[in-house]
Amino acid sequence: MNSYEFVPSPEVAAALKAGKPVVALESTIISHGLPRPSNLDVAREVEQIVRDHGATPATIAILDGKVCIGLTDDQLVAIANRDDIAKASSRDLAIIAATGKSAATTVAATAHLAVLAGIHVFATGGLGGVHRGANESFDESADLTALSDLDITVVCAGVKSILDVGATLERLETLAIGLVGYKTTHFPGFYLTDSGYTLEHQVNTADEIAAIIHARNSLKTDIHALIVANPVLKEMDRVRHDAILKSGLEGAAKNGIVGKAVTPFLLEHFHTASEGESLKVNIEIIKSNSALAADIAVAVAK
Ligand code: PSU
Ligand code: MN
Repeated sequence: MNSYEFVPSPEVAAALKAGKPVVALESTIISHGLPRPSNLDVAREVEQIVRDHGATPATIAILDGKVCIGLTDDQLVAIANRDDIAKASSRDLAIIAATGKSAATTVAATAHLAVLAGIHVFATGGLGGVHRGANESFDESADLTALSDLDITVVCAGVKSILDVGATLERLETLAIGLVGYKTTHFPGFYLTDSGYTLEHQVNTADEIAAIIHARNSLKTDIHALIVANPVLKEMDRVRHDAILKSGLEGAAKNGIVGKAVTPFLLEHFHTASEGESLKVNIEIIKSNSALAADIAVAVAK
């Protein structure tokens, strides 16, 4: 017998059954990426943005062992406010589910469950990637390898500027993960509009992205993910950004922060040290990516 349940919310189940556009949303950003209480406001707002753009939001998480594809408002509150919400990557999913625990899902874990549920468009903030100093620490997000194995289109604002962007781009290439810039050929750096790296491909509309998704299907390159890099319009002050990044990396090293704690530590450091500037940018990013993801899901379903 299954020791866990896999449950789409009524809203998501109905949309999937009717072949209507659905957008997956991750929950780690809510539980571990944004501070309370704005995390709950953002989670609700982002779901509404997806609906306003004609798609159904499916925020994904595990609550008390139940694998939730789409959350009720009570469940969103739980993910935002409960203190017992772990951070689950793909490898943790079965462990959390079978032991009846609760976890927010990373990009890797969210994408995995989304595809399992039949959802192929996903909005997040910034992808995980290769961390600076990874040649010694081996710290590379499981987001990369997970996306190499999944038929999903992920809208993000590039990779977090806390990472080694060049190394991450090389890994994306090796892993055959598709990459296009939305209205740009500059690869964005999450808080920054331009990471300094150039993209090979630019797309300008959701319809163009939908055409690429259909072509991926026919050419069978949809076994790997497609990343749509959507740059934030108003970036963080760069001098401030670089100074905060430096102090954050030093702080992480000094405090012995390792493993999946690194990213939440650095994000929180950013939000505190920038007195909310990075938080504002972060929220803008998630909203804009969710709107674009919904437009893509709608265009694909046409
Ligand atoms: N983007 C954000 N905030 C976040 C994350 C991404 O704007 O909190 C999360 C995502 O869930 C991503 C994870 O999958 O950080 C990467 O963590 P790690 O580097 O430990 O793999
Ligand atoms: Mn890591």
